[in-house]
Amino acid sequence: MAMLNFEKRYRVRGGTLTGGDLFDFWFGPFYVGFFGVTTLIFTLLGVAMIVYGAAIGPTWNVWQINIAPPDLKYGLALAPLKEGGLWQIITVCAIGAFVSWALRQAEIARKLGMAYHVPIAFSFAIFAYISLVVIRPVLMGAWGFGFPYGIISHLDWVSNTGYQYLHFHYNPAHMIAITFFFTNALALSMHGGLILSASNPPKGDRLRETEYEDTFFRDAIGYSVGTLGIHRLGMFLAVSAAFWSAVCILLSGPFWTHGWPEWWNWWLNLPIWR
Ligand code: UQ2
Repeated sequence: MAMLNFEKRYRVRGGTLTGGDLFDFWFGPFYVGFFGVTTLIFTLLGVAMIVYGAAIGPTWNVWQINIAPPDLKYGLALAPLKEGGLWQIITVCAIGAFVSWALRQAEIARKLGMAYHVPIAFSFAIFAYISLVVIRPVLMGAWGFGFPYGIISHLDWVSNTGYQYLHFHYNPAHMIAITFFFTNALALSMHGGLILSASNPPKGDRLRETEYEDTFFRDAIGYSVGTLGIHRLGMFLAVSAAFWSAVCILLSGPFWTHGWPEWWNWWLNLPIWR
């Protein structure tokens, strides 16, 4: 693949977090770096374990392949390979790969003299995943509380876990997370629509400048958050969605074991009603 004409200018030495110059090079268009190597190793190992788990399982149907966490009886111990041990190795590999990816993003940001917004944003997604497969299982005393790795099986886990608390939509942190997900979709559709409408004119027509983008929303709703503001808003909404998702599942089990509808009794129990 040909190198884009501007790439050479940005292929600068340094900015690595570790390893010095050792892995400070590119493979085709990809920056490698120490964390590129670790990402690759964790990913290959993890995928190999998934394929092995599928091979010793009952089906090759991609929808039904399932790699389950250990039985609750194993607590927080290491389990035999075919009884959840594979799940434990895959979890380590996944976290290793995700964290390596974030650190690689940080190295690339340093190289380019950029701030760390991308790896920081990504770290919230990693936090949400780690909440499900490490923090909550540890707080509840067994790896068996993690979710199973499989397309249908993880959906079943979500459904079962939700019904275990009677009605998960009454979880206040879940409500906040959903509100952020929906608002994020609203904001990105507004932003994507606005940018395309202004910067992708029909043949022969001219591009509209950012003043037009501002003016559109000032005409429509009397307010424009601004071209930088929409991206600050976007990062806040996206990161908040991931954060409150993590909070809502960490509350369920470790800190609240009843049905979530019951949690709202605090309102009925306020002394002002007496
Ligand atoms: C905007 C602006 C952009 C945008 C968008 C807006 C010129 C190119 C989408 C409009 C966004 C507003 C008014 C905020 C809406 C608030 C929520 C919570 C959805 O003004 O500046 O830059 O893309």
